[in-house]
Amino acid sequence: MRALAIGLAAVALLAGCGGNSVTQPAGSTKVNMTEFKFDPAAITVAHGKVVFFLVNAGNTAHDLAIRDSKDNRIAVSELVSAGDSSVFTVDNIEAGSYTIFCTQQGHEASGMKGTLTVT
Ligand SMILES: [Cu+2]
Repeated sequence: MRALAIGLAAVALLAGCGGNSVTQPAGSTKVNMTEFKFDPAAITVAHGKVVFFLVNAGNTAHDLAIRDSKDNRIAVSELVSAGDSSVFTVDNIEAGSYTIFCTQQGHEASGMKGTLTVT
């Protein structure tokens, strides 16, 4: 009994460290972020509510922003630290062609961008 209690305490401690790693929500679109790209870089989703699951598998912080064909930024995720993951929800996105990019200095210019097609 005592050993079990110690074991559970160890598990709780392990779960408490390592940042904001979360599990992927059902129906979300997983996007891996590294230096300096999104994978996949071409994403297609249905219009309406869109949920991205951002996984930073790189060595520096990244985010994911969306701009429309008129260069208006319509949404930006939180900054995701290296090794962390984050759920990014965009409510009510309209059908169209969008660009995804990382807002961190120099990242888009280094190739960290892609396309988002909303059908
Ligand atoms: Cu970036």
